[in-house]
Amino acid sequence: MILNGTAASIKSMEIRGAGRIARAAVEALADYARNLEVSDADAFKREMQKAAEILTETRPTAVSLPNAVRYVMRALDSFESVEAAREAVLARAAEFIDHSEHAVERIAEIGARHISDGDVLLTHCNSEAALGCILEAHRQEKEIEVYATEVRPRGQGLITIRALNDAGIRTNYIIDSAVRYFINDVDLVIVGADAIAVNGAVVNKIGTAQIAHAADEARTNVIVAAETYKFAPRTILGEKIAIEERDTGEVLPGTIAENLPFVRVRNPAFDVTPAEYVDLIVTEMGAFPPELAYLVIRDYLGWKIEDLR
Ligand code: RI2
Repeated sequence: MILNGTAASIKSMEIRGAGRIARAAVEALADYARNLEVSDADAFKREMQKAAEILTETRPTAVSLPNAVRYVMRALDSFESVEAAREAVLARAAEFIDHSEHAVERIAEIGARHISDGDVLLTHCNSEAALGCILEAHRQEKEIEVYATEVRPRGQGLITIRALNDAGIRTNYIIDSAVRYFINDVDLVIVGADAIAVNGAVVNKIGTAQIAHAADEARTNVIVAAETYKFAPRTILGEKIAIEERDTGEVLPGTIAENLPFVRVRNPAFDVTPAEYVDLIVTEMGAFPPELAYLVIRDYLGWKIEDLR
């Protein structure tokens, strides 16, 4: 069974990126359901709930994870036998993965429309949704150039520049703190998201808020590429999106930190960019301003206020 292995890989970020985490969790749930041997349907549901919890507890911020798990687990709302429950879980898991893969393709198509020939782009971290838009614009033979950040402390920028290089896109690799220095050379910032609140605030890799602030000052547009399952339904009730603080050893080795008793190392993995710094959110259902986030939560995720009580 791959459940514990997948949970550990998501935690250690061997599997990372909000969309990939969601698909990996759903695959692990499906595998668990396929192999689960229990005597009755109630036990099946109980065991599945435990598995779902193990997966959702791995990383707290990317809301794609609980949204995806919830989508699959809704199969267990009503069922008559273990076999029927198993079938329903497997069907929903396959549906989610298919939807997710198509969503990323559709976002690339829609996002590429907002990239013009001759544009200089800036991206932060490694987002398959954001990168998809850039690669699609290049495939359409738009002449583009990209600035990609390093992304301390985990260095996801390296994954991004490899993909850009493989596609033959002219790329500048810069340290995170050089964004303000180069922002006047940039026409468009395009990033992904781990979660989007009902008020249109975007939670993404640490540093995104600073970039959006610099872009706002330079009158440079900011686009966020995100599947609809990255919208956080519970923010309707004012629930905050938890920001993950990762191991401090990612920032400063313990051997150095232990000799600095007055220094506390902090390592938040994400920050919040207010909606006012975001011009457009590109989803698989279309592109719209962040102020319309509630429509996605209501119309596409199907959450109404009464569901949240
Ligand atoms: P896609 C990543 O988080 C980055 O913050 C990225 O912008 C976001 O997920 C969305 O990525 P991490 O797992 O789903 O690197 O678009 O912490 O790939």
